[in-house]
Amino acid sequence: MTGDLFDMLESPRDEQVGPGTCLLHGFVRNSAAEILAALPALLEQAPLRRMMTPGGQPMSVEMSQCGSLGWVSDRDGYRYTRRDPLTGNGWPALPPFWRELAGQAAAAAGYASFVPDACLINRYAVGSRMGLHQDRDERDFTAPIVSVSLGLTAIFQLGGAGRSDAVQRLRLVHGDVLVWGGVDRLRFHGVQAIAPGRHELTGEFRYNLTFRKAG
Ligand code: MD6
Ligand code: FE
Repeated sequence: MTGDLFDMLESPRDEQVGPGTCLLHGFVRNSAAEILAALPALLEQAPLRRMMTPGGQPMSVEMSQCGSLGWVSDRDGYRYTRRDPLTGNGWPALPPFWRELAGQAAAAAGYASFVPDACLINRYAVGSRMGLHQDRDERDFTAPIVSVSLGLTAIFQLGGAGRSDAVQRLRLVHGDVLVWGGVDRLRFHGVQAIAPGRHELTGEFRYNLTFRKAG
């Protein structure tokens, strides 16, 4: 599991990157294979797809969801739904083991009793990116967001409260967990185009899981 002596020697310490934001280096590195092993069954029920932005452009990243609520984007805007618009079925259940890890990461970052009801699954191919945005479709901004990075490395842009504020760049590698909330909860952020590479567990992809309390 996490936080053993080997981990401590291998990885830098937890890094407070903002007043409400903590980068837990390698927090799920030793659980990564197990996390990834749960993916195929989830993606069979709710396939990855490129959603449309409200402006009508396909997003660069392929997405799916699990949990009682799933985030969708289409011509009508952004929102959480109980059903997958692609299949008409409810979203697959959040694996209990994923939920526990998310709660442990939140606690390690100082957010006690985090119980997510939604998990966005993002898959980035080489060259995929995510533009600067705020996460503001959740009902309750007092809960943090727990973001797990797997596979290829990303350069994460952490901006400020305004879209044109300066951005800080964070390198997110396989097994890193970024937890943010509190006064940082509405900061703009994005992901730069993924650089070419290959990871032994994910091939030419990066996966990002973001756990939220949406409802
Ligand atoms: C990503 N993450 O890392 C995209 N949002 O692929 C996000 O958009 C994000 O990592 C809110 C909180 C943490 C995140
Ligand atoms: Fe986001």
